[in-house]
Amino acid sequence: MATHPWWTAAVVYQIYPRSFADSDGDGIGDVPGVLTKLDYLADLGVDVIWLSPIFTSPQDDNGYDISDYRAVDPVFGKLADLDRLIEQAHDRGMRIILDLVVNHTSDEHPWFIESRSSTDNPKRDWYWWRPARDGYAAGSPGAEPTNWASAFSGPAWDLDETTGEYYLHLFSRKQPDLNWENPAVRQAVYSMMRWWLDRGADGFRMDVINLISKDPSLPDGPPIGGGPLGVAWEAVVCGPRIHEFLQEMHAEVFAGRPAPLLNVGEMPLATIQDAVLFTDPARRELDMVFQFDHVTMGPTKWDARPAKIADLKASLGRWQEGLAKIGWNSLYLSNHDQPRPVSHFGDDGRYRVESSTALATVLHLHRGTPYVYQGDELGMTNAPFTSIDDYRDIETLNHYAYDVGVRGQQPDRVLADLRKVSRDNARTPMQWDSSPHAGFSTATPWIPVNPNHVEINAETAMADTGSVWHHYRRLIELRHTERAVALGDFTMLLPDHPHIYAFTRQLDDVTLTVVANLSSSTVELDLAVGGELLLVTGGVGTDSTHLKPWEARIYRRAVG
Ligand code: TEU
Repeated sequence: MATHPWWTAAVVYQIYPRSFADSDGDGIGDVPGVLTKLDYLADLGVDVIWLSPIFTSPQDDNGYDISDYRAVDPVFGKLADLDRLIEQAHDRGMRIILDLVVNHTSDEHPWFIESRSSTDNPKRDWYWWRPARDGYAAGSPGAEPTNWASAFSGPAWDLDETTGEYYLHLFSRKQPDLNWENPAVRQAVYSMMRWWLDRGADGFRMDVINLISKDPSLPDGPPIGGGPLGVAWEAVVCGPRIHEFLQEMHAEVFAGRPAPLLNVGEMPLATIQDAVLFTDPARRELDMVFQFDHVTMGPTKWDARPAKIADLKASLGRWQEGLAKIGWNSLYLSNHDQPRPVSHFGDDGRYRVESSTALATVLHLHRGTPYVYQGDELGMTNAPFTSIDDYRDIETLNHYAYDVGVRGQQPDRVLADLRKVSRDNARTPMQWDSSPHAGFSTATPWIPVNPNHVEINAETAMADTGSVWHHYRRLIELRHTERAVALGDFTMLLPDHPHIYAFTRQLDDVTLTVVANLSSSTVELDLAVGGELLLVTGGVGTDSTHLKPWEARIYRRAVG
């Protein structure tokens, strides 16, 4: 029997430490806080913990702006705390992957401080520096070397007064992009990665890793809305050397490592064809990628259309087919950048529990490695914020300032958009119990707690066998016990049905059939189903002709 990598049967749990558990009463989650919840995660059954960045950082982008890759930021604890977390996770049979943010550093990283100090500094070429565009005086409108827009509003270039040149930042101005064309940059990153693996880390989630190779000619992009700024993505997504860089990284960092690792690359705008190349084991690049097709909400995230199940089904179905023979899918509906799944794809009102469990059933029964984002196992919902003062995320705050301050949009209209798509929807404190700060902290948290924590919290959920939490636990257990969940071939059924998401997973003589009504109305089920009913949500699973609102069923049939 062919051996398959361990992570084909694994489930990953993402922790956003700032919002997970606060141990020292400063209102901010930390690594010792995570340590107190390892048994909670072991009870849930997860195999891997992905820890969002805990490294030294000015926190401009909540830690995705790193100023020391080999130190833990004091707000999150000490290096010894992380060592202990890795050790105690391993003691429970769990693995820890760290968040590798190497497309850019913080502008407070010593590398950038040196690089910006003079045009002839040895580290000048560690970042992207360019003079003003020909014919323009530095600092004048349009003088930026390209017309690229930053992902966090405004131009992607900032003028540095010291040397009169511009530096590139695809994200905030405090996140200058590293120049991966420079082999010294690559070697410094590889050395840091080896250092973390030597300390016991089990791999990495690689932040926007498909942006590290850029078109070196730095061409302008298509203008956005007729304005002065243009789209950078065509020049920076999956650039000409991306596969070379990832194969070099694999050879220099991962090859020959005794312990099995997990490496997942976050890849905005990556296509199925890209993902086949990135995750083909023979190419020794990555194990899987986070693609964005199914969570892309419209032309821009701010023109969010209501999520349609038909779109979700079509997108996930394309990726199942595209990676069926070579490569591997990650499976996710949310993370620290996305709205809560039950609010975005489900019904976070009357059918909150039913829709949370139905969506989880569909996702976890796909072929790929599922990722659970903290709080989704409780059916946590988007934040009901009504003031911009409740928001913390730089992307959100910059967007609000631009839409209201520059475009003149009505604040209430922009706030309505934020309640749908802001990244802070996923960053409200983890809801552990019904106490004033949800058991997250003894102090007022850095971001307001969702008031519905009184009803939606881990303590209540774990005591209720019909809760979202117990359903996630059963789904994770099923992946560990039923080989067809991890390895079965995927076949979509009823592809055109607007509400029913149905498919089979076939491995040897076992066929699993999943049928789910992803709507808040009862629908007719025009599909012959049968066999052992393994799991059911939102209904009793006995009506052979109809599915109740958000009723999902998993059937198992073994021939022979
Ligand atoms: O996100 C990359 C990315 O594509 C995001 O800009 C995402 O598309 C957007 O936030 C959706 O609204 C990664 C990290 O996950 C994110 O938290 C960081 O802000 C970003 O990179 C820069 O490091």
